[in-house]
Amino acid sequence: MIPEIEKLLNEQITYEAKASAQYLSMACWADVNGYNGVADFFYTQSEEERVHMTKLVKFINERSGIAVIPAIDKPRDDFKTLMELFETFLDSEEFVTARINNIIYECLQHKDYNVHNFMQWYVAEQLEEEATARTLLDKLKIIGDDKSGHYLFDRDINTFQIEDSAK
Ligand code: OFO
Repeated sequence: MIPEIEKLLNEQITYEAKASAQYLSMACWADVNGYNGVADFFYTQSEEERVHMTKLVKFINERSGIAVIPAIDKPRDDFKTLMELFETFLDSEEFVTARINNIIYECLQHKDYNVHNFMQWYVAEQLEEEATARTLLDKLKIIGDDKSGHYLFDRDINTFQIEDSAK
């Protein structure tokens, strides 16, 4: 495996692990604040990020690289509102998208079409997750401080169908 690309993929393992830890922390916050639907949503997101991380780990090791499992800093847990939770969600997804785009760029610079091909799955995944994060944040902006709106948001969050324009 091209060393520069291996380094970037290992960095991506860290970002996926961080996202997994962050979403688990957000699930905990929602759980203890009475938002059980939101908690379920983030428990699931956290598990998905772990899958993304493991997929990278296996890919690197199968391609004669060495996957490095990182230490992760304590994720943010000082949320005050649902809005802050979903702003953090969107920020996190936008950050990960930027890192993935950078890997795609470097793959092309190094003519590493294998990794480029592998990373297309992540490109599609990010499109979907960013769309989800944006849609949910937009709904919260409409709801504002309305408590019954928050109640309905929490009740319905796991039933929203987010259109994926990439499919
Ligand atoms: Fe790993 O899918 Fe978003 O961040």
